[in-house]
Amino acid sequence: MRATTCALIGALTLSLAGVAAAQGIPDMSGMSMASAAKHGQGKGVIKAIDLKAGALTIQHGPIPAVGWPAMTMAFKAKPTQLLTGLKVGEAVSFDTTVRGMAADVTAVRPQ
Ligand SMILES: [Cu+2]
Repeated sequence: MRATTCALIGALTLSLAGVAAAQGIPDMSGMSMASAAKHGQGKGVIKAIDLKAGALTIQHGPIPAVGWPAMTMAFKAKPTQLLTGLKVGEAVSFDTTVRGMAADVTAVRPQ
């Protein structure tokens, strides 16, 4: 029981400290990171295309605009017609919209 109370107070103290720290930051836009959409452009190689899911996997380089290092990941194609004519192994540049952990590709250009 005592340990639970201590943990609770600890969590409360941490969250209060977080609020105090946030109040010192003039630009509050960082607080809505989970819901705000970010836009960026990347370059990479198509690793997989899933026409049924309307998704593609791209091994891409760093995308500073959305705070990403290089990685291989899946994107939803918006619209799914973007996938038409693309091939696995193809080098592309692309536009992406990121919301939290979900990422859409909104344009794809063969390199
Ligand atoms: Cu990525």
